[in-house]
Amino acid sequence: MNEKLKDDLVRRMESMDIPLYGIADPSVWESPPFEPWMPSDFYPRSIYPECRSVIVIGLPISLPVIETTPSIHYHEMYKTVNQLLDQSAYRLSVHLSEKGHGSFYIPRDGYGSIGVLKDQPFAFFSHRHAAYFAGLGTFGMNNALLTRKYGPRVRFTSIFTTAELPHDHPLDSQLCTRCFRCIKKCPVQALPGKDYPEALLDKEKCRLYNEKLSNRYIHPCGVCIKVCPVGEDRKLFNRTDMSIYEAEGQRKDLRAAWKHVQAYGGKK
Ligand code: B12
Repeated sequence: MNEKLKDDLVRRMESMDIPLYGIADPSVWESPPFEPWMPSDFYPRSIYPECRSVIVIGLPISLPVIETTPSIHYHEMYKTVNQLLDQSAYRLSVHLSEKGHGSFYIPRDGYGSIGVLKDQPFAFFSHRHAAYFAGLGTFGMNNALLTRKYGPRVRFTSIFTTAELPHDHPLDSQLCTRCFRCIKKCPVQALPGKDYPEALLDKEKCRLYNEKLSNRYIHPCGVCIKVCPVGEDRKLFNRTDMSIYEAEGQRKDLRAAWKHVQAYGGKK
């Protein structure tokens, strides 16, 4: 195991302001942690037989921005985070390749348009599962991966490398508190109220709603990750009082701010 290369990589990721990272062993996909599981052609070594480590990086979504969803503000932040994820992962893969370890990154999403997902609702590789194996979090009832620092308000991407790096392991405690807020607040009732992998949302309902928002330039939705109480970001932004998301909540100032932002930049 190349400890020195890992130290070099960690320093590099920290200098690139990447707050979440972990390394998964590509062979663990072969021992499903739950059922149903994905077909084997989705495993890292089916995509890149030479792969010895899967590096997963995560960038946060700022809580006060996703609170305005659906809005041009969250839409723009989503695009910024997506670009940074892909660019950071690309740079890390070039860095490793230059050091003699064949590496490449997987795009943070991997679909051409929201319409494509109607007939083919999967991407060729799942970053949530990679992040789970890399010890970054656990699955919640909202179908997302919850992290300690940012709850589910994190987007991920992965780098496949031939470098033999020390591997991380899944967390042993569950982060989801099963508060059901994501289920109650989903605007299209796409979440059935079950634990993952039964948490599997009605993908088509969610996709259709996001398609509508996309036609108004204010996608994605993201309410299920906005209302999750998990994450140290709640303390940082003074948002531990979850009643702020209820109509009768005390914070009229916040509701006015969200309404203001929502009134601009999108199609009515
Ligand atoms: C397609 C997609 C969507 C679609 C479909 C929803 C979905 N969750 O699948 C739409 C557009 C609706 C969508 C919505 C959202 N998304 Co999305 N999405 C993706 C994408 C591109 C692929 C997901 C995928 O194919 N996973 C692969 C399969 C393996 O996962 P799975 O369906 O859970 O599979 C299980 C079972 O289906 C089973 N299985 C049984 N039989 C079969 C058969 C086959 C063929 C397969 C593959 C699996 C399978 O195996 C699995 C495990 O047991 C990923 C990015 C990526 N490439 O990973 C982002 C991603 C999952 N989305 C993300 C986010 C944040 C969202 C939204 C919150 C929107 C937003 N950005 O604000 C919502 C949340 C919806 C929700 N509650 O799940 C993040 C999640 C981050 C996190 N913290 O977990 C990701 C990882 C993007 C990223 N780069 O960070 N998304």
